[in-house]
Amino acid sequence: MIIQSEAQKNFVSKARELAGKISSLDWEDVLIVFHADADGTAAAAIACIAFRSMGISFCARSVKQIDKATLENIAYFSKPVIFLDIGSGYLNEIKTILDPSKVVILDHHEPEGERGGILMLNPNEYGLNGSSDISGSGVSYLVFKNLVDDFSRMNELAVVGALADLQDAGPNRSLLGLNSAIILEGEENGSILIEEDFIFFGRETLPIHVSIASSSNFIIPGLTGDENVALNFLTSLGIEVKKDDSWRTFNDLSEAEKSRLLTGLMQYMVDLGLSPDGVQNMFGKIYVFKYEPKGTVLRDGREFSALLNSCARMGFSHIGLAVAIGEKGRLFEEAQRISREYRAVVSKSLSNILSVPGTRVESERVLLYNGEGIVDPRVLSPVASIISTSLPKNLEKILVVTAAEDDMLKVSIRVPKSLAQRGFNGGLLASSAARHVGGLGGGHDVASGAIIPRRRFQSFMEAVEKNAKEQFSKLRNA
Ligand SMILES: [Mn+2]
Repeated sequence: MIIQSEAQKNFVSKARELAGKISSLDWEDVLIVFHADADGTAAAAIACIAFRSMGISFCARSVKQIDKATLENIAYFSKPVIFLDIGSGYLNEIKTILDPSKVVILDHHEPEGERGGILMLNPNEYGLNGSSDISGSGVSYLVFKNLVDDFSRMNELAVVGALADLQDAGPNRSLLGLNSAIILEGEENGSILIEEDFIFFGRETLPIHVSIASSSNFIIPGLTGDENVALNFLTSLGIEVKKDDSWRTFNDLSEAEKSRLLTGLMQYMVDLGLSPDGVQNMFGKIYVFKYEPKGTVLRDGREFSALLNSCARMGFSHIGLAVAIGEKGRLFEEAQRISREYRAVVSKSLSNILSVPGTRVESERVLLYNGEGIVDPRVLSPVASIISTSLPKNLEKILVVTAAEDDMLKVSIRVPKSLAQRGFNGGLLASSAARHVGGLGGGHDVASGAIIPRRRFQSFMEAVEKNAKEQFSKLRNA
């Protein structure tokens, strides 16, 4: 492994040390508790692969958050517990309810509280950045790779988790920090190949117009969600969509066709009065897994991560986990079906919220999209993210998107980076406004959320406006 800094070197050697401790613990039966998202799933798959090869029996379960009820439920099994991609933020709670000497936490979220006797590895404690240098699955990888002979699958999963957590913030959407050291290791082992291309969904598997229409990373108004429009668009650029009788994929495009498509997309955005800058995000580093079968979603790091993400969002983390561990047959089919359903649900919710009259309410500081009854609550967060990336860059407003779930209202909040850099904290906004109406809220500076009683929506929005006003008045100069 090629390591760039002292901090990284230190962290990697701590990971090796922790692996030694885990193998000396003489555990026979472990409970793996993982964050119910794609990074958490990949982190858990890495642990499962290791425990299986070590002959340790295990049981894995996903959790959306850590609270008293969850912990009491976990304590009931009185087994050693390993938390993956979650747990660092709840050290005191965990220590109180579980036996700290039987707890391991591998996570990249900001630690909070006293660790007591808990064994924990967290990059934030070693001068590394948990949001860009390494993901939860990366931490899991650096530990568990020491306990198996063949870690090539684990290496892929570490990349999948980093991409799922949007850590590809480097030039041309590259992964940085320890992530890039992990990738280099995969390249040296011959399992990872880096290419540069369009990063549309289904680059290796779907017809080109279907790829464009079903991309879930960004909206191209008109093209996203409508295969026919996407097909006509390609034809208008003179790009052949079929060869003989079969559909071509992005992989089949020549360099000349790719650059024609790139200019075509930029012109398309300009014609709509939008900035062509967003098109740059559609192009970048592709992480190809050479040991995975050609033509499957498992071969492309971003598609693999989208598959796990769909499973987690739709409430089927266990199916994602099975696929991540290496299950190929019926469960893999099922995961792909869930993924198609997920994209359909996102696309439907998105077109509803953008087209139904009266959903959009704009004030001086807040832009509200009220998705009550028209947005599926399972996909609220991705819908909010997609809307936020499609907003004009200079719009310095707090985005609030809602969806109803029975008599509760789920709220997703996005804060423009420019405001967050000047001190605006969306997590504080969410928690303070939610508390005001007897709900729960929190999160990060740029992305946060809340869950509140549905009938208190108006008071909640008043509290949002009030808190936004206060925070705007305290903004630092750029
Ligand atoms: Mn994570």
